[in-house]
Amino acid sequence: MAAMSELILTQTEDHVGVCTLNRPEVLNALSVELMDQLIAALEAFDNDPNVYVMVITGSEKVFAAGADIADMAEASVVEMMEHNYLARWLRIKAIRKPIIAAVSGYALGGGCELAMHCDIIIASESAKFGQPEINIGVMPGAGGTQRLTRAIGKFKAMEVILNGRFLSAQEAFEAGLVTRVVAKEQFLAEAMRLAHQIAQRPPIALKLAKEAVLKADEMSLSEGLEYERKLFYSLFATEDQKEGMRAFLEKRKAAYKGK
Ligand code: DAK
Repeated sequence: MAAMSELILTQTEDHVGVCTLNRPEVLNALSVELMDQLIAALEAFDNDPNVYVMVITGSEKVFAAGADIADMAEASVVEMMEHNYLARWLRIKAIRKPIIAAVSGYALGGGCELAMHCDIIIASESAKFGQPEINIGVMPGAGGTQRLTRAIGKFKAMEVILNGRFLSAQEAFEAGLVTRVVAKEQFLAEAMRLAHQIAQRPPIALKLAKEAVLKADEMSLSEGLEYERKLFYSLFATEDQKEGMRAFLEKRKAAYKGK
């Protein structure tokens, strides 16, 4: 089933919901309208019991070249605060189902930060990641200083953020920002292949596993281990836990229901 809105194209394929950024004339710059459509699409997939995994992608040429500079150029600090951009990003952070970013071409500024809000990043060999806000008089504002530093470490992140240098797909992979690099023609197919594989897993366990991994950035090790254990125990209240373990013992494929 395919539906089309102006700036985000959405499609559902089996249990995978796909959002395609569609503002090619400005390299998918993340305007307020585009962000609102993206968030609406992601939240709709998050609430759709038929969707287990999501993919966010752009085109072969560009994932997203950042927030829309034209929206911000003349803004006052009051306007920036009143727009409450951060609240939009918190809604993306709050999506519970796994999200795969399929990145080709530029993923810059807010585009890189959007990819880093996802849980897995599949990059085409032409992908370029960067936080070039320093070149336009500012700095990252949607988590770049925190998430990039956690992903690739202080000393690599500092160069990217302080000097606005782009990382190639290969560099990003070697630094730990990217899950896998594939040929340009393959990046979306590979992301979809992985999404379909993950969508075979029990949907509630997927959500809780994502939640637990994300806590690793926010909690101490002992708090995180405690949190993980509670989520682990809670899965024994699901039908899918019984089905998964029985299917293993009966040497058959599990039929998960998301219950
Ligand atoms: N915004 C608006 N328009 C953009 C754009 C952007 N980010 N990036 C590209 N465009 C437009 C260009 O102006 C051009 O438009 P026309 O001239 O055709 O009208 C068209 O897209 C094609 O771009 P170029 O002609 O520049 O294409 P090139 O291939 O020569 O260069 C490039 C590609 C990606 C290297 C270049 O376009 C570029 O440097 N773009 C800007 C990259 C950038 O600085 N990105 C960071 C933006 S700041 C926050 C949340 C988020 C953020 C901040 C706060 N809060 C929650 C508080 C995020 C901030 C940012 O991302």
